[in-house]
Amino acid sequence: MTMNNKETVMKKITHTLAVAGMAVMLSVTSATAQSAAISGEVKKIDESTGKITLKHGPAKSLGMNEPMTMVYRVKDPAMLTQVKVGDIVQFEAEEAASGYTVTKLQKSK
Ligand SMILES: [Cu+2]
Repeated sequence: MTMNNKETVMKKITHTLAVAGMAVMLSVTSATAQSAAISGEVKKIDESTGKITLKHGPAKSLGMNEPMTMVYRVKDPAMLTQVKVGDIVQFEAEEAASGYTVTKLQKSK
């Protein structure tokens, strides 16, 4: 009787710890995914079409394993007014149906 109760308590504690561990792992994973900033250089800005050409290094989060220069759409056209050609920037992008889209863009300090 006493043994059984102890076992039940132990199982509950183990289960609680396992769940807590999972929660921590999940939050770490999502934090990593969100902070996948890529370094790049602004090569061209086209405000009329809402596009920016960025030269950047490998971006594993986007499946780009080689450095490259490519055209991105921007999520918000206002992003294009915050940088200029030649600026070194940090950006985040996602693959959308319309093409690769920059979701965050900021000039490197
Ligand atoms: Cu690219």
